[in-house]
Amino acid sequence: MKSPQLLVAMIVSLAACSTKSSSTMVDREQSATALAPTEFSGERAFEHVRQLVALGPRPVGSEAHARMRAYLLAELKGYGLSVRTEEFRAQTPLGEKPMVNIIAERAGASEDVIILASHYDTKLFTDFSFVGANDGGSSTGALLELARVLAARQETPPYMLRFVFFDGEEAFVSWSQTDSKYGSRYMVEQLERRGELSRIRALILLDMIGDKDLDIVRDAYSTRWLQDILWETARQLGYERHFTSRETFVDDDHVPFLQKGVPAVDLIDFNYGLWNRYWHTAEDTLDKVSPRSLKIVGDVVLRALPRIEAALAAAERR
Ligand code: 1BN
Ligand code: ZN
Repeated sequence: MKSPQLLVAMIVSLAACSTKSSSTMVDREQSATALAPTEFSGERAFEHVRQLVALGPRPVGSEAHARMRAYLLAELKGYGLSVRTEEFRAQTPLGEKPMVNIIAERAGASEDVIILASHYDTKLFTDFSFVGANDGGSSTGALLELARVLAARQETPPYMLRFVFFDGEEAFVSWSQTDSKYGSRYMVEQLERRGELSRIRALILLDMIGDKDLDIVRDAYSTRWLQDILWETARQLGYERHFTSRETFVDDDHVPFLQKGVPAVDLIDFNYGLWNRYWHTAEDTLDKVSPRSLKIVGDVVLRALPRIEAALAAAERR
């Protein structure tokens, strides 16, 4: 199958015909832009983050992790999605650990799949309380709200929508290719073993997207055409200043998919506090997260989705 790159370039350049404002960025965010916000509720997403943070640290295998899982499963079932878990045991530097990926689906016209994803584990720290409001919490809350909105839509989507909550993204000792991304690596292995990997047409990963001062970087591993759609959509929503042109390589749960040729993009704000100083610290608390940032990301994903679907469908026809 050919790459949808050309079509994306056309979609993006057509979209760029919208007015170029010379006003300040804050003005742009307040003024009418080419795309309207969506029914995604930043408050609802934030309330999920609050509930998760209230459970305390949620590292793999903990009591709070199990309670969080029950919360996620109940929410997803409540939206009318078809929900299942993928349970496995992973070898970690701290021994074998039980892990559980959570998968919720809405069937599409095609059996091919678009994955929207987050990790839901929080990193294990024994010397301080790490509640991961942003790292683990924010993307999980936003993904729940995306699932609610997309499950409630009347029309059957062109592709199956799969909401994936990865377990074991965080390293137990020190980030490496064998100590990180346990859930996503396991899922890719299983999809490949079952011959289903080619059905995954795109993956959008959310991580650390709740920072009040939201500035999402362009991850340089991510698939460019997919990233361009998201960035152009953000621009048309008036969220340009939150989707920066800064490029950096981020190893995250999208990488195992990329390594197998699945188009994938990571939406991550890796500048959490000045010089990323709240990242993996006791400072990663609810007060640093805002409903507005969650909404910005939710709106961008929801508005970009039909464009991604169109690009995939066009690539099929060529
Ligand atoms: C993101 C949040 N990551 C871990 N917690 C992945 C990551 C690891 C990003 C190392 C940058 C460096
Ligand atoms: Zn982390």
